[in-house]
Amino acid sequence: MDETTSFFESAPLLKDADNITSKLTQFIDQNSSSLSGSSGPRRVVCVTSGGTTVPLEQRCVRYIDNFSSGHRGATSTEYFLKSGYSVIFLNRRGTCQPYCRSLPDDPLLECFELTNDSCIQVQESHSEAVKTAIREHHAAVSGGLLLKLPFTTIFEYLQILRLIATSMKILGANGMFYLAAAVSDFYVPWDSMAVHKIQSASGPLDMRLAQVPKMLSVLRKEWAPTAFCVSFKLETDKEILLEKADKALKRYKMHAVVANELSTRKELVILVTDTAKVSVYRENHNSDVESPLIKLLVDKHSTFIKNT
Ligand code: PAZ
Repeated sequence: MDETTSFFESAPLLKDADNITSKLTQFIDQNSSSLSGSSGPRRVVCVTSGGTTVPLEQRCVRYIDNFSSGHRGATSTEYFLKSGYSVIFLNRRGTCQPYCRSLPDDPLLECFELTNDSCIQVQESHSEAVKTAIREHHAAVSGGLLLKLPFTTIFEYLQILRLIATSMKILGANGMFYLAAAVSDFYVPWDSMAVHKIQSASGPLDMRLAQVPKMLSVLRKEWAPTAFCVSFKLETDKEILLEKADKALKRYKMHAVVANELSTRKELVILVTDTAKVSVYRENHNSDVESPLIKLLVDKHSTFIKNT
């Protein structure tokens, strides 16, 4: 049994799998039969966002996590929607959501206030931001253009990604994957994981983590062989960033890899393809690097569709 099969066979059953599948089927059916303006069938992108956790116990008290805030995925989702795409937003629960970027950290408590007659109203200072967020989010969801699917663990993430990819197969070249989530490289296989909370009485903890199978290869070869695939490469050492991005491009046969460095990721990304490496900067402090990045990717996707 290869390592991908054994990952899925030993993973805990995905709760809600039937419900997710039926939401996906409905979303893809609706979008594959609708047209996007003058440019032919509607394109659908799966944007992954935020980091996966690695549980250390089956009845999980402790887990390994990572830094990802979900800002890249949420912002990119807004720009894809603006460009006429429909978006499946596979996001880590509790991370940044589309259209919520200009709201304070705790919108419920910071944007609203009680009036004298105990009614709730939006504070004047936040009223424009709240109205815009509600209006645009509602338009995208109720228009059938945005489907949000949450995950927490590496097991949920990969199982849902596989469901999305296989449902998107019928879209052919009109489908895109934009894999911005920070996915764990190591995990504890479910069948070798402690069931109950690990006890500290027996001293220091030695733990061996298995390598998460390289799912980008499986996505390209089996799950979504006709879709346009963009993956991300994050490093903290800029000396190795481009070399690693290039390797990922070739090894996983991606159509593009977005390379970024942890400390400058909101200002600069480098789009690596087999013909060029293009530095993409945000225009100024108030703009998003995702705006020019998504523009470039939409153009590349158009060329890909034309040539397919
Ligand atoms: O989620 P965020 O906005 O804080 O960060 C975005 C990012 C750095 C996670 C993303 O751009 C990225 O590089 N994702 C892939 C990470 C990786 O190499 O596993």
